[in-house]
Amino acid sequence: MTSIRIPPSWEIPEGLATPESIYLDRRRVVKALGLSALGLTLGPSTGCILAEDAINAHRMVQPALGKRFADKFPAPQNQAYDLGGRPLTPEKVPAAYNNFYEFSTNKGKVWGLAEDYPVDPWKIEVTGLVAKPRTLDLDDLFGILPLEERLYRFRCVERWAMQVPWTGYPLGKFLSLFEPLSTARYVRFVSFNDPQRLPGQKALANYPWPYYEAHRLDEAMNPLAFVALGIYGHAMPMQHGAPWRVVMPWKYGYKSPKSIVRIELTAEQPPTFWHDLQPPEYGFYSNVDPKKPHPRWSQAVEEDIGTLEKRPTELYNGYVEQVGALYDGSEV
Ligand SMILES: Nc1nc2c(c(=O)[nH]1)N[C@H]1C(S)=C(S)[C@@H](COP(=O)(O)O)O[C@H]1N2
Ligand SMILES: [Mo]
Repeated sequence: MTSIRIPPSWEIPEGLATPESIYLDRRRVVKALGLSALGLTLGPSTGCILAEDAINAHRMVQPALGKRFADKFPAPQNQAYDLGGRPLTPEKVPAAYNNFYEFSTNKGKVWGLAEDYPVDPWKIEVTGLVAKPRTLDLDDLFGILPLEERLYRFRCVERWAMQVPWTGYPLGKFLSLFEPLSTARYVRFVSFNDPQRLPGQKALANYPWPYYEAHRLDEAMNPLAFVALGIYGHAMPMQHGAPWRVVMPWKYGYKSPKSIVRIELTAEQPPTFWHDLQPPEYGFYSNVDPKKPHPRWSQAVEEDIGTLEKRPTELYNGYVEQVGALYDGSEV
């Protein structure tokens, strides 16, 4: 990979972005959404008006908490994490391309449906096999550990990939504060449940809501496992899982649950949402692995939603050095 990179027009600072560059951005997004060769879901219609795009580009990246906790951002970047030569994805691309079934199965519509969802007040209950169970409010969640920024790769099972700056703290450091008992072997996360206000929960009424995910405790304690309360140097816009979401960059995206309200330490392996819906397609581990095809498609190649380039998928999404020792290769 060449080390010389000419910054494309979308890398100019937000305040300097011209309507034209925003428009071109949108065309890129639309093109990214048209990944029909990969069998992906379609996104927003292409018939958008220029002025509306400029407004939307601004609205799309609004923190769900508004100015609350704005003083916590931007947080210092942890230089130990780099993107292995891949470019950072421009903010507006992932902001308009989300998997968040509580709102919609249409990736391009999530941000608009999510932008007014209230997240203040918010509470997370930490319970199960811990010595110090506790319920945390927003002040606790933002103040319990120092925030840092990390540049991470992210890979969805559908074969799209991005590189984003998350702000938060290591999941393991957070869990340690509640003193897991020696009998705890797994950690289970439960997302919010609000069928009255979440159009996707209402529409997919036969899905086993709320969304639930889980990890082996040693995976969650790995320094790469992260909690994100912010993205691109500010608090999280709703479509990315405000106010508090998990980020496991070596696993397919659905293992990174959003908008968590409950965390439970358990002895037994907990069931997971996508596994319960389609057992043969979504295993408990779901580590990124080019050699383990999804039953309906190969995982050998991925597509970057920022550059629209295709590249070979890397084992554990390129994080072998950090997480390889957790596995013997038999995990599915
Ligand atoms: N609660 C919840 N969390 C979720 C999902 C979801 O539908 N609901 N989708 C998952 C999937 S499939 C992906 S790829 C990522 C997408 O995160 P992003 O929209 O911030 O890129 O969120 C994951 N977390
Ligand atoms: Mo995903």
